[in-house]
Amino acid sequence: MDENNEKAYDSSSIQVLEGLEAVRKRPGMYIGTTDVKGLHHLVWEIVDNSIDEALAGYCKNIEVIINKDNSITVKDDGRGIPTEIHPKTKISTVETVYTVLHAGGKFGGGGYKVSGGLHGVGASVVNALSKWLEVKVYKNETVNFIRFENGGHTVEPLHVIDKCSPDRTGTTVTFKPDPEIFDTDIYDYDTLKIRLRELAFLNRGLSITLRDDRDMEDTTGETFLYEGGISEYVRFINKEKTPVHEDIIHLDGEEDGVFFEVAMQYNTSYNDNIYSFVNNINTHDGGTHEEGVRRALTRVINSYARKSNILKEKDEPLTGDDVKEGLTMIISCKHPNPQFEGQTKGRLGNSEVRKLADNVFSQGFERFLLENPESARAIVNKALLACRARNAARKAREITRKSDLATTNFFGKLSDCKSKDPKVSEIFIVEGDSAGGSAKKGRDSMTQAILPLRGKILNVEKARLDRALSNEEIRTIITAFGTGIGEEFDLSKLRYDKIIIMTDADVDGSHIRVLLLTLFYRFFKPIVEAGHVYAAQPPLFRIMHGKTRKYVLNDEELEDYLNSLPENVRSRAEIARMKGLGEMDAEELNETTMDIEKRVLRKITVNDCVAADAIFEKLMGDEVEPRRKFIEENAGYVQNLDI
Ligand code: 1YM
Repeated sequence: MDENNEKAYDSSSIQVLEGLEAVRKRPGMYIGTTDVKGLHHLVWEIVDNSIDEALAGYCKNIEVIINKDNSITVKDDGRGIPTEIHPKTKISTVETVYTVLHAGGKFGGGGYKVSGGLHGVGASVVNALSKWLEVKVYKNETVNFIRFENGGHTVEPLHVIDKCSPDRTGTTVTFKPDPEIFDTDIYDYDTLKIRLRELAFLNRGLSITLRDDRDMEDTTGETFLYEGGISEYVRFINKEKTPVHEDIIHLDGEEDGVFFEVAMQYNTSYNDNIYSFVNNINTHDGGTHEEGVRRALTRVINSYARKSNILKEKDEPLTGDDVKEGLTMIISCKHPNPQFEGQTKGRLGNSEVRKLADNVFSQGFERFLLENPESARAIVNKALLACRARNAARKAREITRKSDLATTNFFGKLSDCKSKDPKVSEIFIVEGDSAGGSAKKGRDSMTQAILPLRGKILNVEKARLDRALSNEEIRTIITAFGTGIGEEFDLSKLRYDKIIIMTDADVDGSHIRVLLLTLFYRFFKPIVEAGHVYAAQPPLFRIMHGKTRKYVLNDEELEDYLNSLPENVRSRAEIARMKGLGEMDAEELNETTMDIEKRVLRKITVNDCVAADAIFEKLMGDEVEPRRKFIEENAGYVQNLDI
């Protein structure tokens, strides 16, 4: 090596460490957060490299192992990262990929990266944020090894540690996230499982195994391998539902290097499950691929319905909302140069994809309808029913609007707050009249409104909007919120900043909570998404000693509190289990559950609602068996359950 080369090497290796140091200084810029989500992000970055290798056609098997020490191993059987000296950096290509921040995937030449992630900078970012990281490359009958420590410092440059058989190739990476960077170092099995399973659905024929070595009983792991790809994903989502037609419709096409596919099946529910992906990344805000399909779906169903005379001349056309009721659909696009738009980059912007999606979908779907008249009729009838329900709901809504405030006995139920400023106003939805009474007395009437619920809230899983609107309790809630519902929903008209569900911690209370969450999820999702919904947490125990009254939420807090007292006080403390909201007097309810200074609220997230929805589906859905099982298992202490 001459003098110049040595200089070049030195300065580039300094740049390398400066690059990785930048990642450690601002990890959020590269992986979003340093909480548990960021911790899992590291796995996705490494897995993405294996997926890219699979998409390039060289890798069939990926394995992810959670090791005992919460380090992660990712293995694939691809070509193995190139090991030769890289012409620019003068170090091995593996080391370059793992230490140079902007080393994309183009070193080896050929092919494009289509999976998600940081487009090739992922490996070095993971290295920068790891306590240690090791790579083994199986290639050319040798096992090549390199190790980094403390944020990407090479401690063992690439060297051969073993021989292997000529047909053995691939890459194995093991890393331990740096505890100085992350708030937590514990991996969640289900988080990894759900995404790896999704990746297997999205990449048909690719085998992905997950094994948890922290769990002594998990010796083989779970393998996800779907020859049917996204068709199997649709079947999986519809597993607990009743299909409207037997076959899953699967269509695909390719143009100018853009691959597009869609799989779908209708079920008898009233909700849709439409998910779209670009390069394996969920495009939760849709985009051109989704628009193309939606447009074609509406057009083709209308045209078929007219031609077959199911939709008469005088009938209005079916809308996009009508044709998506009960639809489960996966849209997947693989694009060499995707344009992600929007604040969260969750929207595909490439305009040429709209046309491709529309063409592929309309041609294939039209053909399906012609070849499967029975399924076609069932699908069109489903959309027609949705259309009728929509019209009925509009009429019901008009009645609600006319009758609200003044004419219903609305004021009899709602004790509104005096303030008309939504920013400071809150509404407590309270279970039962007696708790409602105490809440009314104990509230701050300036800012706190009380709405006691008497009757049962309608089971919205089985009801469309029109039936929901005929339920008095639901109408009261809608009127109180002020936002309107359905097509007219307007979040900016929400009359309260906080909607607080206040129910007992027993079976009835949780039933009502599940019903309310499901109602919000179905009809007021933006309110939940904007973080306006809370659950009050009434205390479970009251401890009295001397003049002190202390309330705690659970057994654990009770124990902690008692332990914090001096022995002589503890032995004389009186502990009472709180019976329920209805049995607290106004002062007690105010002090423990309503007073802004003292209460504990739990913010309800969309995830809580999804979980409630799942419970709900089990309890209330069309399937009898899970419901029967639930009742059997809970017989005895489930009372008044509206099944
Ligand atoms: C467990 C992680 O990184 N696998 C992997 C990575 C690469 C290749 C194969 C690969 C790519 C190419 C050519 C190419 C990468 N190579 C590079 C780079 N698994 C994992 N498997 N030969 C092998 O893209 O042309 C970056 S990633 F840049 F060196 F080519």
